[in-house]
Amino acid sequence: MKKIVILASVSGIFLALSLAQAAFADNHVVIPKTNRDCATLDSCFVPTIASIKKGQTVVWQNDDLTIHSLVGGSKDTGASRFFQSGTLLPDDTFSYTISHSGIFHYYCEFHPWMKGVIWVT
Ligand SMILES: [Cu+2]
Repeated sequence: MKKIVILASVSGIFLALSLAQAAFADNHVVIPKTNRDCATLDSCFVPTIASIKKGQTVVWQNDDLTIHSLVGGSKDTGASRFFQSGTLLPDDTFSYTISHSGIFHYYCEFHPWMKGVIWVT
């Protein structure tokens, strides 16, 4: 009986940790080491779709070995440039606070196949 109680509390801790990680991951977007396949694999930005609440700040972190530049909008419909990171060197971060709800697309100016979405509720 004791074993069951211990197992239950351990899995409860893991659940709490994963929920905390999910909440953290959403407004923390990583640009991993990329290659052209990331567009096919939907992994140029992790997460590809980050969901946040109005007024929250999204932080992008360039974990890649090359430069990137984030621009609001989409390559297909044109850059709205509602935000613009400028050049992000490896290890650089960029943060942006979105104060209204909506679905905001962005992409990398240097690598337009890299696309992401911020979903603000
Ligand atoms: Cu890029």
